[in-house]
Amino acid sequence: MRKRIEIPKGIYGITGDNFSNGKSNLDCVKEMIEGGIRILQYRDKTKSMLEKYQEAKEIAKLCKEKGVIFIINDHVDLALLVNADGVHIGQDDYPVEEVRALLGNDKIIGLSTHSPEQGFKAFQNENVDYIGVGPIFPTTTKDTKAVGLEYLDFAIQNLHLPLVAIGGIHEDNLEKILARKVEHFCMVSGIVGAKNIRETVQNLWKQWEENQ
Ligand code: 3NM
Repeated sequence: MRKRIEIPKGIYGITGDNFSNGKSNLDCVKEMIEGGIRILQYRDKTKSMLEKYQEAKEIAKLCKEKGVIFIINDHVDLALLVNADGVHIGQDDYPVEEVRALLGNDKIIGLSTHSPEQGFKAFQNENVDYIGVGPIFPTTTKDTKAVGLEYLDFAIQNLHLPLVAIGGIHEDNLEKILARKVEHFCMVSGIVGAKNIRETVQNLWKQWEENQ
């Protein structure tokens, strides 16, 4: 039986330079780390694989220096090439077992889930280290319909593996997430789109800690 790898609690950062007002992913990551981010995912849906490789390699180096867990979205090969700590995949990506076979037992696999059925299946699979639960609120960052707080409540009550609340979370609805004492949460546009990313992340930490 494989033991799940734990991920750091609190804010889970994700890149998104189409929301960052011209700031590069690397600069956003630097600011996020200054703000205290301890787990970061490289996510990019538009660049060429070469560009992604170059960017991810630099970010991987920075994360290693700073002791930040580094996850690659979608691309198992890229995760291996830059020696990331793991990969985050979606429901339409390669099966979890195949990804685990490629990565070995010591890398983190995160899986996006959008329904109780998907969540339960992931919970039963020891190869899944954590799941994304969302999108909780409407978002333009990802082309998936919001599932609402009901799925988050179901997950908190029934799925005993690390849950990352995600999707459409912003200052105005954050309270609804934090009030549920989530151990992990994620904001993409809410963080990289902020004027001062470092201060925003520091503030989020404060709010999260107050609710634990
Ligand atoms: N995954 P924002 S929602 C990358 O539900 C991502 O699996 C989701 O971005 C999921 O904080 C999402 O800007 C987008 O809404 C999150």
